[in-house]
Amino acid sequence: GQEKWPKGDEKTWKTAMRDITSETPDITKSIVHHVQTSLARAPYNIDDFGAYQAAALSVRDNLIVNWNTTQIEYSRKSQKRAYYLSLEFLMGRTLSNALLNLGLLDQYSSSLSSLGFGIEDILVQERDAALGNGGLGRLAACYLDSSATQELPVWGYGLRYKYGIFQQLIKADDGSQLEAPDPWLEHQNPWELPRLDVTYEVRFYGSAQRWGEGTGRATWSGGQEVLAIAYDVMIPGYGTRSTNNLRLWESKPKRGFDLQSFNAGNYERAVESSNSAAAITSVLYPNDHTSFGKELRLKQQYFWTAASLADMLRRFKNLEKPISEFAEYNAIQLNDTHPTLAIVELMRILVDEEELSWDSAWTIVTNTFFFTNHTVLPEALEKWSVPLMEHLLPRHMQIIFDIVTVEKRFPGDRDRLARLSLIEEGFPKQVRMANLAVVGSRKVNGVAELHSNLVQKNLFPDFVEFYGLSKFGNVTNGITPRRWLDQCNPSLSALITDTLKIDRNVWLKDLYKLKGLLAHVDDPQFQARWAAVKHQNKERLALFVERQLGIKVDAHALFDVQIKRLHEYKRQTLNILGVIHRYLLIKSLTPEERKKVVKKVVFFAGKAAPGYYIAKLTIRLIVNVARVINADPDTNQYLSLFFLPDYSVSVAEILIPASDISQHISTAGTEASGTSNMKFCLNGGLLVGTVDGANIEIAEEVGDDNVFFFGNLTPDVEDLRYRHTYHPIPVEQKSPALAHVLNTVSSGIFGSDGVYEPLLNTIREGDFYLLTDDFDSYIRALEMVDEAYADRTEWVKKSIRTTAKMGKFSSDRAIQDYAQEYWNIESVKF
Ligand code: Z16
Repeated sequence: GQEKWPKGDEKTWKTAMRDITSETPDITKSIVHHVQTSLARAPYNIDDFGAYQAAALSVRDNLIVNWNTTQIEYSRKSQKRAYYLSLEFLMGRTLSNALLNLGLLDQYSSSLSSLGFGIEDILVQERDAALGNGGLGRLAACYLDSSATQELPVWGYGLRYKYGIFQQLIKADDGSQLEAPDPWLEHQNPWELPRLDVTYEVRFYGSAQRWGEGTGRATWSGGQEVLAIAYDVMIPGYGTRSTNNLRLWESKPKRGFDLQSFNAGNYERAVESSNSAAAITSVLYPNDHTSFGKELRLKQQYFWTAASLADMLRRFKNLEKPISEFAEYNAIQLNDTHPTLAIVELMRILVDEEELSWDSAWTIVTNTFFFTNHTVLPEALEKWSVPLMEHLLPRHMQIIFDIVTVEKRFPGDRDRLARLSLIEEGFPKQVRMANLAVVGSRKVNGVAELHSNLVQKNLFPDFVEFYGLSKFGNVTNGITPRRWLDQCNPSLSALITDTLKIDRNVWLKDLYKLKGLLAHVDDPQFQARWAAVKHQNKERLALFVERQLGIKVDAHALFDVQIKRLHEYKRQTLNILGVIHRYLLIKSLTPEERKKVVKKVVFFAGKAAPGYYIAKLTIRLIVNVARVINADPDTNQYLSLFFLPDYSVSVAEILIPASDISQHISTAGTEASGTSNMKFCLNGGLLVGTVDGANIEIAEEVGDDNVFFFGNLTPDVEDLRYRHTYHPIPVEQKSPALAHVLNTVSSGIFGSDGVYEPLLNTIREGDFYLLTDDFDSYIRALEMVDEAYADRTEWVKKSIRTTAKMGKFSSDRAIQDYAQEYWNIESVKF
């Protein structure tokens, strides 16, 4: 490749600076300028990280100008805006994305190179912004990209956690997961603008006094006030100057310390209050599908929704429109139930502070909010204890009780009324946030067709009956093709541009254009180029693995990838048991027979919630199976296995373009949508999957001959589970193959002392996620993969056809759906 100067080479820099003339590109000057001023460093003392910082600060200057222009334009036009409230934004790296969106990648690349740095080395210096757990947080990030690209006036609102998702370490001795903090703000963050002047006071605790007989009004006073400070993250659109805003709140004590306690000589107490305020935005909760009911999490939710609403109200008041028109100028999308308190907070503001009547306030509220549900798993549905709510947010609890009276209009039987209720009876009573979100929103949507049907039929059937079907809809998720094709797979992007003979700018903004590739499916030359790109990406992954784990990987083997949060419903266990099955099978063959086996490399990556015992045990099993299999000279040229530690957006960007097959094998009806399935297919990888979530719609688009489906269907799951409980059949009888695998694990070849028994017992007893029911058909699907992969030309055609038909899954389409069918907002062009 390209010649590289030694890092921080004095001569290179001095030459570069001595040579600064009117001919020197502005970008080079700007980078040098930031080294000398912002970083206060001598140019010959700069390493890759310093060069990254200087380049980032220089790009930031461009973003700020565009950001300001856009925001001024939004104010000038006074159009309706939409706000995306999400506790998670899983942004990943920004520099490469900003350079792509600004169209400055080549220029920065050559400027950096003239200063002695390679762009590839510089881009990887950046730490991921990982303020999210998984799909839900990454979806929010894709939606911001698409909103800016389509010049839609959309802001995100979230929290500026000091610590993002934990860093995952794999213990060398037993292969188990360890968690370390992620202090991502250790170095100055060039992508945010601290807005120390944009602050709001947020109250907690205290008491609520009703007044104004029959108006529903009250005054909330006392308690503790915490300061919210705004940090703005600039979100550039692709191929437009439009640059949107993601506003993240940081908590701070209102006073550094409590002066009264300080004067009374109680220093401890004085500092205590300041600690508890700062703690609110300290850490992202690392649980993806469980609601923990921790007071600090409720504090996060209220702190964030209160600050965000106050900010929206202030902006709305600048328009000088009557408050009754609030919903004509503002749409608020609730990303899951996490921001549901916003519904109650807006009621509080309108009734108590704006002194509107209850009914007018409720009309505004129920025209403003939209609610997206992301899961039907019961353990994920948020509930907050009434005593905790009364203690922390006494006025909001009153309002919720007042909203409850609305239900009384429903003339159903008592049982149905109870199910509809916002308050769950019990000790203690609990507020059902999902029900509150449905009642307070204009529309409710799921994230894929199947999921949205389940939301209507299983989650909220009584609300469907009460409000009618028109309140319920579907918006199938999407992904941004900028990050998930052009950035992570530049060779494929270039090949596509070259083949379609249309500008990259065009197809990256209208992904349906990919179907133009179909005209070339049968062209052997194109097929060869397509295959070469995939191979090159597999080599890139192989190099990454070798650097990470010190093991060589055969890039000619079939690459099979499952990367996602560890969860029983996602069934990584099914995958690893399948790997063991394959290992035992190859082991039983003669050396001659083995030569016919399709060579395969299996990759896993993903984090387990720190308190999720079974998920952590699954990681441990995968790591230890890998150690045995990779060390077995009989089999290791045919099958190898890797668990890549510390999965992140940036690691996904390397894995996804390199996959031949990826696995999306949740128990039918449990994965709301999935979004990595879309990313793999967009990059020409094929799916092995269950008939679940967005897999179904992907198959509808790409053709079901290009997807390897297996397993039981959603309508049969309930009955199968019933039978597991009341008419259990031993595994030996149901699937002898699976029984053999389970016994092999029990026998201790991957670790003795029965460490894996609790995991194996989830399958032997109860088997809630139906591994025993799906195992044989799963193995058959993998055999079909082997057969298909043997005919490489046919395989490449499947790969091309898949990419070609992924247009629907651009997040641009998803955001258009929201903008038109839900928010009713229009682009702001300038
Ligand atoms: C999450 O990532 C999702 C759901 C949820 O309740 C909580 C978290 Cl942190 C995921 C869904 O599991 C996935 O199917 C979906 O594609 C994604 O949200 C985005 O909608």
